[in-house]
Amino acid sequence: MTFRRHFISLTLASTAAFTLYAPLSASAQTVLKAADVHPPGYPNVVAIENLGKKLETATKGKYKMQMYPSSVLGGEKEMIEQVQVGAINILRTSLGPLGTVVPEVNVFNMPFVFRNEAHMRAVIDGAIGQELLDKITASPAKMVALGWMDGGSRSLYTKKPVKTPADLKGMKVRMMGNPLFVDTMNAMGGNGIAMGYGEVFSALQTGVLDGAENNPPSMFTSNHFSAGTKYYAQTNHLIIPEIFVMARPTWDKMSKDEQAMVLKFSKEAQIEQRALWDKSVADYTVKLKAAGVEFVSVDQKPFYDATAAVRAKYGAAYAELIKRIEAVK
Ligand code: GTR
Repeated sequence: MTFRRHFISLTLASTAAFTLYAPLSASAQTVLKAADVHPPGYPNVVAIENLGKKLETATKGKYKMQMYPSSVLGGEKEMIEQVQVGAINILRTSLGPLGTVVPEVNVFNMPFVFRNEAHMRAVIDGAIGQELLDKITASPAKMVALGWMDGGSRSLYTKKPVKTPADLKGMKVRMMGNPLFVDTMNAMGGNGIAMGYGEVFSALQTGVLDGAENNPPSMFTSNHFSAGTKYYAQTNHLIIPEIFVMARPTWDKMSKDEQAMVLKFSKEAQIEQRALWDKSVADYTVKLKAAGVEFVSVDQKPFYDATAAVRAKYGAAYAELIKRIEAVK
């Protein structure tokens, strides 16, 4: 063995001893990178940050969370890839783009699969919700599903008013990156265009898009309302729960006790986000109206009927599960 190799192994041995026996120092601290497309202050971001603070206190500073909000680490598609390789440790994402990685979750991504938000909540809070989290964790996607978040209902916002599927004819409407959503918009009468959330604002401004769809907090905080989409047609066509996950390598490095803490704080984050969510939907609805957005109530039935083929196509493999979802009161 050369002197250099001796030196390296001695150095490694002493570093290991230091890490094991020395009191916690800044260098022994693990910084968990958390990421979200939403800005600071958004309910989902706040709930994850609070999870991080609790974990830091409970582990006496062994773990510390650093939040990367506002898509600074990319769109959800890119962030899902990063969490799969452990470059992001905790990701909050819509279930929408996750459906391309874990196809089973597409059942929750189908148009009008939930009767209303209360139905969606009853499903995610119950046995089916836990089963789906477990499916994600057990899938080859290399992530551990920690909990659900609320994404309310997604409705259409367009530059010209829409009341019926016929009004959508010729309109290019941004959908999340998952073929299911492009099929959904095409079935609803428009032209679905898959695009990352961060690109929508300029695409609306330049006329590449005639509209998009989302919940009121996202429509406001993304500024999409100020790019000409003045009409918000309450189709409520997608009620997609959101999720937060931990990278599998990060999880595997934690002790059983630490994992139990993460799960406990995750449950609390889910509850906290829901309360913040309800308040934020109410607040941003007021803000959107004040900014001149017209909330248009529409008959959902023609949109429901128009999307039957999408539910048939994506739901075929999950008929039993869909029956169980429908049976949830
Ligand atoms: C929001 C959701 C995000 C993202 C975004 C989008 O409602 O919270 O996770 O999916 O919509 O449309 O891309």
